[in-house]
Amino acid sequence: MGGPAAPPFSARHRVSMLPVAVSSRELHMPLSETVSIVVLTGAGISAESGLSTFRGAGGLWEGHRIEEVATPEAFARNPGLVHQFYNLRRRQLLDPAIRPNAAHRALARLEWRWGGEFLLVTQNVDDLHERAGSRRLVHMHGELAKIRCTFCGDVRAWAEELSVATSCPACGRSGGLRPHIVWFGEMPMEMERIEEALAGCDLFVAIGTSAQVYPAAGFVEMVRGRARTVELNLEPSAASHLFDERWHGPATEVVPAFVAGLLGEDVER
Ligand code: BJW
Repeated sequence: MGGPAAPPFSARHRVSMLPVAVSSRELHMPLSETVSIVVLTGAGISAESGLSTFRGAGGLWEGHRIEEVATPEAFARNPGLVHQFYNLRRRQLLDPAIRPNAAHRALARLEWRWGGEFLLVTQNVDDLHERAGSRRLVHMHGELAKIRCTFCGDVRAWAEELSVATSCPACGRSGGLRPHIVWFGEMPMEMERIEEALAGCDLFVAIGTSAQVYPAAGFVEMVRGRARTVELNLEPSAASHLFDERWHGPATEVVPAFVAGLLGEDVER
């Protein structure tokens, strides 16, 4: 969707229509009292756009587990292999067939139409949320379409192949460029902003994530008890039992339905 201006009404007053899958008995608080939303997304939201998830069927890359290619140690040991992995995924992301789906669009619509605080925290390194129109978002695991120079710290958009021989456009040195990605053992990005949003949220929604990677997997426990927590996933995740509500099904179906329920709208597909 484009970027419609925020509507003149506060969505706080438009949320009385509950999604059919949820009964008010299950809610921690009336929806009308929800003022601050944090949404966490994972690979599952982009699966129906044609991007592979990390775990489960089809989650392997040429026999490598993600833990074998997404660590600083793997990059130090075999930078060529790691560059190959990210070059392939960057190329795939640039394929015109890879487009945002109805779930990405529904979250963008929620951000634009919601009257209160909103933060979309994505673990995904693709840019499908931005392409759908989301603006208040954090890429906690970095961005595939950016590179970083470990010598001078320059971060820039990058659509080409990357290799150990590529020299940094800012400092001119070669051998220091890497994908702008958070690997295992590294600190996720913008944690302060995320923790602040979690501390103040009263609705937390996790979408398309297996809840196997921390700190994101622990967010639900940070807000549990004071925020309404909802899981939208193809199947129960490892953290399913921690959520107040669980909607299981493809993201392109459950996310638009959930968002439409919040906003009191018809479902967009
Ligand atoms: C659908 C669907 C459809 C499918 N519709 N749904 C204990 C406590 C704390 C930390 C640790 C700990 N033990 C170990 C750690 C450290 C480690 C970690 O968590 N390791 C685990 C393996 C245990 N974490 C880290 O190192 C992180 N840094 C860190 O912890 O720093 C210290 C710190 C501590 C405390 C606070 C702050 C900091 C860094 C993690 C970096 C992760 N990086 C990766 C790869 C890089 C990105 C890339 O190359 O793309 O990020 S790993 C990979 O997993 C990727 C993802 O973002 C991440 C999460 O995966 P996700 O999104 O959940 O995907 P899947 O495939 O697992 O699941 C998909 C889901 O979708 C499934 O449930 C499907 O059912 C569903 N699905 N189709 C709806 N159509």
